[in-house]
Amino acid sequence: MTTVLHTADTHLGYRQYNSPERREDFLAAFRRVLEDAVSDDVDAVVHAGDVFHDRRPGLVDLLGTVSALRTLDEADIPFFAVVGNHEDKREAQWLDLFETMGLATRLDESGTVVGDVTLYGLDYVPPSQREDLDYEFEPPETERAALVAHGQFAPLAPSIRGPTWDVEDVIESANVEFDAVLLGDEHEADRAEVGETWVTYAGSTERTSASERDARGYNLVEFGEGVRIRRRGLETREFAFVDVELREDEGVERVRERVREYDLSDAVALVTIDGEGDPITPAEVEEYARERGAMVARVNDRRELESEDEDVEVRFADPDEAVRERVRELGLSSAARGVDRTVRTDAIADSNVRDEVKRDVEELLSEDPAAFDRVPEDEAEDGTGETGVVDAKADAEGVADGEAADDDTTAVDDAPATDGESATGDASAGSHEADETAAADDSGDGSDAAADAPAEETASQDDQASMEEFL
Ligand SMILES: [Mn+2]
Repeated sequence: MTTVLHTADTHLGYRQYNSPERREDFLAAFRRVLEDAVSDDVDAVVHAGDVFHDRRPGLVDLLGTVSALRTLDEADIPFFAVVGNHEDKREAQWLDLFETMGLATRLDESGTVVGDVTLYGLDYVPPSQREDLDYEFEPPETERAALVAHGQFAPLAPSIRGPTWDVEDVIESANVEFDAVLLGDEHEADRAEVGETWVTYAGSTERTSASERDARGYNLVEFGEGVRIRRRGLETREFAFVDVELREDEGVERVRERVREYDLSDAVALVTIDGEGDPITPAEVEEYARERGAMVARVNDRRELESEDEDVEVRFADPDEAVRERVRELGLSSAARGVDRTVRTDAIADSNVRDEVKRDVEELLSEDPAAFDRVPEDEAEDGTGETGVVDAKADAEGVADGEAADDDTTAVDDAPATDGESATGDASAGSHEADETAAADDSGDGSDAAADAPAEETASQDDQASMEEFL
C-alpha cells in the first residue's frame, strides 16, 4: 500500500489583513503539514498548486519553504507538486528551483513512480488554452495511477464562479486510467466519485478569506486494493465569526454584547452586521475586539442603510461602497470600469479572472479601439488621475497577460484593474486604524503588498480575498 499526503493552496507569503503574524501563520501551516507527513511516515507529499500566494514571494517565504522542505527531505519523503495559478510565471517556476536543489519534483505527463502508484501532473491551464490539451501521458509503470492538477474542476467547483474544467472530460480523454485525481485551487475540501475515479480537493491550509469558515486540513490518500481518502484536520489560527443580526432598536451595544460571547485571544475576529438598527462605526467595534484580545478585527456592515443616513461615517462602514465610490471618481472609461468589476467581484473564481478580463478587453477593443479612453475631465467627478489613455489600455492588457507592471500606485494614479489592494487599503484607511498602519508598513517594506505584488496578482483572488476580509 502506498500512502500519499495530498495538500494544496498553502499561499505562503500572504500577509492577510496586512498582518505579519498572518504571514507567519501560512508558513506554520505548511510546516505542520510536512511535520505530520514525517511523523506519519507517508510515502510522499503531493502539493496540488499554490504553494505561494504570489508570483514573487519574498526571501523570507522562500527561506521558510526551503527549510520546511528540508525537514521532509531529511526524512526521505519526496515532495511532488504542480504549479497553480497564483504562482504561475512565464518561464521558470519556483518549483524548478526547489527541484534543482533536490527538494521537490515537478509532476508532469511523464509520470513519477512512488511505491505502487504513478503520479502525473497537470499545471493550471487557463480556460482559453484547454482546448489544445490532449491529455496524453506516458503509460504508467504501476497498477495504480493518479493525476495531480490545479483549477476549478466540475463537478466539485461551483460553476457560478466562472468556467469550470470538466474532470470527467479529463478522465475520459486521458490515455491513462486514473484511480484518483488530486486537486488544488478550490479552497474548500471536497471529494466525489466520478465514474471509477476518486476526485478530491485538499482545501487550503489556512483561511485565505472570510468565506473559508470550515476547519482546514489535508488528505491522506491510500492506494491499495482501491483508493481510500482520509481527511486530517489542522490546527490553524483561531477565527471568530461573530454574526450579528440587529433589530431596529439595537446598535453598537448589541454588537459589543455579541463580541463578548467569543474568546478572542489571539484570534482573527470577523464581525458581520446585518438586519436593522443604528449606524455603527466599524473602527470602534474593531478596537473593542482588539481590547478583548483579538489579533486582528474586521467589521463588515452588510446593512443597506437609508440614503439620508449616508454621511461619511456610514459610507465608510461599507468598504466595498467606498472603493466603488473612489473608482467612480477616477474618470475611467466604462470599459475600464467593466474590467474593474470583473476583477473585484466574488462571483468569479480566482483562477478565472485573468481569462475573463482578457476576453472582455479583446472584445471591447475589437469593437471600439477607443473603448478605454478616459472620460473627459469635465464628465468625471474628479480628474485627479494622470494615467493617459495608453497607460490605461496597457494596464488593462497587462492584467490580462499577466505582465502588468508591478506598480503599487494607489487607485488615484492607476487603472483599478491592476490595483485592487491599494484601492482596498485606501478605502479602509478611512475607518480602520490598523489599515492606516498597514499602509505605512507598505511604504516602509516594499517587499510586501507594495513593490513586490505583481499587479496581476490583484486581478485574482487577492482582490476578492482582500475584499472578503470585510465580507
Ligand atoms: Mn489557491
